[in-house]
Amino acid sequence: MASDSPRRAMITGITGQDGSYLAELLLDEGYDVYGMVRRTSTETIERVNHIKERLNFVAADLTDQTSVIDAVNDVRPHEIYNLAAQSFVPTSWKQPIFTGNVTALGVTRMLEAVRMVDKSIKFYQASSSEMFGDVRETPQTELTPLYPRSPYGVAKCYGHYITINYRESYDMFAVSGILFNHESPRRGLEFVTRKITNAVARIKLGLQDELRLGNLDAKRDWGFALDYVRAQWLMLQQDDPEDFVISSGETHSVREFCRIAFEHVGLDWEKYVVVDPKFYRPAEVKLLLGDCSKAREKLGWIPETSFAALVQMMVDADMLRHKAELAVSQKS
Ligand code: NAP
Ligand code: F7E
Repeated sequence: MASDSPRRAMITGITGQDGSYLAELLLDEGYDVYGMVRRTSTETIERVNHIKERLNFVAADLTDQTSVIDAVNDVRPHEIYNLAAQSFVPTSWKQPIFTGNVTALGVTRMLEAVRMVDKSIKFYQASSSEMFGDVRETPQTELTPLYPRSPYGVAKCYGHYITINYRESYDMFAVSGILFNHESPRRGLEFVTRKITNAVARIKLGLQDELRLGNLDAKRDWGFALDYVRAQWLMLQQDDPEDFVISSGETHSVREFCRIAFEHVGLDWEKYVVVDPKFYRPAEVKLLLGDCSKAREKLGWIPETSFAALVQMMVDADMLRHKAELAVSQKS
């Protein structure tokens, strides 16, 4: 292949929140983008539907080593972004073995494919602030000891360390991005931010009366997913493979998120939010706050979207979507 041909990037988890934003970014940067998709009985490409003609899809599943090796061998990417995971924390208590298989061992399967096919492929692992769990210090940095509080967090710790281990054992360009919570209008409806903004829109439009939530005191360092995928790309453009914390540097409670979201449509959150112990977790991560100084200095990365702007953007998107759906149902 000619040296001036486009660079090829493979994204596992392209149908997810981050995968969809990263695919857009890589297309804009001139890459040929290959998305790994697993077999499902119905299509799951809603988040990338608008760019699907410009993408290449390759069938594989992180639980199946042969399919992963074949996918990497067929595509021969220059860069791999391993975003695929069972990523919902409560499900990880209900399905701990499955979560370990995908979210932990899936990383090794990807790394093995790189090692066997072409060790010069650059590899990004989607690590998580959930690894800090019961935090040992605040704010959390790349050097903060890990203390995960869920099977998901434990699986991510495995993925983090196996990535470092392959880097050190095989001299591979394998990096781990420790990303704090990042949200968007494309966030899954089960995560607390989207659950809130979706409910705010529905309550405002008279489609729902209340919002049942778990721990309102939990504090998270929330940023905008579009800002965060840029950091993922920047990590693979460096000369040396290094791990980075990516965060907003602010922490806010679930309660505060509710207040801003309801206020944005002129409602008082206290009239609608009901605490339901059903949503409490067996072990909670009470507080996360990241220090992304290293990313600022070495990647030149800064978060560009404020917390309030993020909340309002998500509420606005859910309002638009529900209004459009209502208009369609009223016509028919
Ligand atoms: P997401 O929306 O839940 O997307 C997960 C993706 O993984 C989906 O495309 C899903 O495909 C795919 N997947 C799941 N199991 C698979 C399997 N066995 N084989 C192949 N693909 C599989 O997650 P996200 O929010 O975009 O997060 C991206 C990554 O960053 C995840 O690894 C997550 O754990 C990590 N992370 C996320 C955050 C955050 O705040 N968003 C923070 C830190 C780290 P289907 O569409 O077929 O289900
Ligand atoms: O919960 C509390 C809940 O599910 C945030 C994933 O992307 O980020 C995400 O994990 C907080 C928790 O995200 C409800 O107890 C209260 O303290 O939105 P979440 P998460 O668990 O922080 C990390 C960085 C990842 O890597 C993960 O993949 O909100 N909370 N009431 C609730 N949470 C949910 N889901 N639903 C509630 O009703």
